[in-house]
Amino acid sequence: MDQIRIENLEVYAHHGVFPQETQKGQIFVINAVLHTELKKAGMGDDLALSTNYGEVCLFIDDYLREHTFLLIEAAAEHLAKELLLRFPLIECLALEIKKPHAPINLPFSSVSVHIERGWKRAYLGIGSNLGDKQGYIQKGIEGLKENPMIRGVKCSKILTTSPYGGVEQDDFLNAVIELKTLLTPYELLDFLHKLEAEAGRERKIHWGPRTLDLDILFYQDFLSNDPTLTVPHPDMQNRKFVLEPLDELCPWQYNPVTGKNVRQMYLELNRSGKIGEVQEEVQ
Ligand code: A4P
Ligand code: MG
Repeated sequence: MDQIRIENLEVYAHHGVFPQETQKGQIFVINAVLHTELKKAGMGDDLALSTNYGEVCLFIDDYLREHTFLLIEAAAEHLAKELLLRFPLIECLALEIKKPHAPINLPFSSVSVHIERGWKRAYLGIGSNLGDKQGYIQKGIEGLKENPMIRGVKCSKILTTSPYGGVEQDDFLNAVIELKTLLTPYELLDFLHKLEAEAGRERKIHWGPRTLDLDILFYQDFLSNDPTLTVPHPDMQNRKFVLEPLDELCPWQYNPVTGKNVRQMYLELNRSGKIGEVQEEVQ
């Protein structure tokens, strides 16, 4: 992706573990690489279509002068997050904070931290088969939209589906949600559990009835085999109520575990005529 680069921006600020650092302050040197599409601004010769690097520099200067952190790790983490929230065209960034005058009684030119952060695309399965199913799904979607660390929330059509997994229970409403997030996979999972709890979700029967179920199907290219968070979702290839709405939003999405993309898994499951039946679209 295209980049805007800021090199060796000097900021006088007060970060450090030692009292003299927070009292007297020192120079910090910032390098930032902002990943963003530049073609439209380039073709249109229009600053409104780009990110103003002057504003970014002033923002970095203000932020680092107005806040005090013990660690440059913390300064970098918070600054990266605030930059990504404040400048919407930046998809991801690399940020380096150097401390050329760190209190080290040895010859050195600088110490620094370097981090890379950005918006990650994730796909969630959402389902309900208890009470006001549509209401719970809508509230879940609103909860996602209200979180500033989540943006670009898009929902597939909502389907009525027969229960899958052998537990006798009411039909489900199911859909898939696409979003971008600054949350890590585990932070996203915690947030989904919070939304489920707000919907009064009780965990009595495994695979049993629920007011709201939110599962992470894909999170960018993240792969995990941890029982607390298995991604991609390990049973998606057997679930038509997952693959049909996924196919609507991202047929090309590749699942490295099955070695197939969503369209391939969906066609294969349709051919097998097996399980996870979809009945109809909810109007
Ligand atoms: N967990 C691991 N990986 C993930 C992930 N990728 N996303 C852990 C979310 N959670 C994940 O989930 C149990 C544990 O799985 C969590 O603590 C989490 O850390 P849960 O939501 O507490 O329980 P559950 O939903 O009963 O279990 P599970 O295995 O998540 O079931 P599923 O996959 O949600 O399936 N039939 C139809 N038609 N439609 C449905 O939506 N859903 C299920 C439940 C059964 N039959 C269905 C439907
Ligand atoms: Mg679940």
